[in-house]
Amino acid sequence: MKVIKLGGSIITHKESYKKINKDLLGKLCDVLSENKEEWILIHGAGSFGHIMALKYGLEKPGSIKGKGKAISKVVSDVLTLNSVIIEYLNERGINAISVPPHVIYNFGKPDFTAVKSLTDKGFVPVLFGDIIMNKGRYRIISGDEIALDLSRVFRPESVAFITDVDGLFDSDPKANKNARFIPLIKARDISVVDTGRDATGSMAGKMKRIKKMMSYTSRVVVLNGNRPERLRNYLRGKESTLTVIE
Ligand code: IP8
Repeated sequence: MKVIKLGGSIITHKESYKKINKDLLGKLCDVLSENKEEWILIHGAGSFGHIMALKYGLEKPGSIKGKGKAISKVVSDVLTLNSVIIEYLNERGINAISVPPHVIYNFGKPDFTAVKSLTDKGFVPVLFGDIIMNKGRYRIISGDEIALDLSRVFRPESVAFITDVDGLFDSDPKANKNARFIPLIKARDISVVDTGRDATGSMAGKMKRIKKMMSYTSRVVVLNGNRPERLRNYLRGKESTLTVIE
């Protein structure tokens, strides 16, 4: 089994509220529809989640009291994105079914029975960065954290992060044009440096989770979704420009 995370910054225009990058989403779904192996998809929230989560001050966990309207708005927006992605996948012959994390998570105790039951029946479960709640409190859960939890339970052969950069670099490639690309790295050699800010901690959060994930899978790859052929090569086990973490 493969776990694939479609980054929110690749499928949406991150600065424009609720704007999907339809052309690229279509191309990536075309490639994903060629995959014949068992897989689970997770997608990020992009401009359907982060903009409003930051505006309403939801990035830190807290009491639901007084935040109900904001929480329900953000959850409604991420569900809108999720339903569009499901539609794109269905149109391409992938029998994708939504598994909303706010239903199956009880703060740190996900019940993945629904996910297992769907994969057993040949469906592709689709989860997403969301807001989960428990005992009067809420917190945002990123798609990366869900990828880690799924890895713990399903022990996938590999986990792929489809992002807006070629892979890992020795410094932030968006800020430093001399940043050096890292094609292969051992998880223990990754050092976590905090960079940008979004509602779930950006690249630093991803790195922390990838390090933990290596206990449950032997291979994590980070690749650039702006080049859909790289996703195709990864799915076909062919050489490509991407970072492999072992
Ligand atoms: O885009 C964030 O998930 P991510 C979820 O995977 C929300 O980090 C609601 C902002």
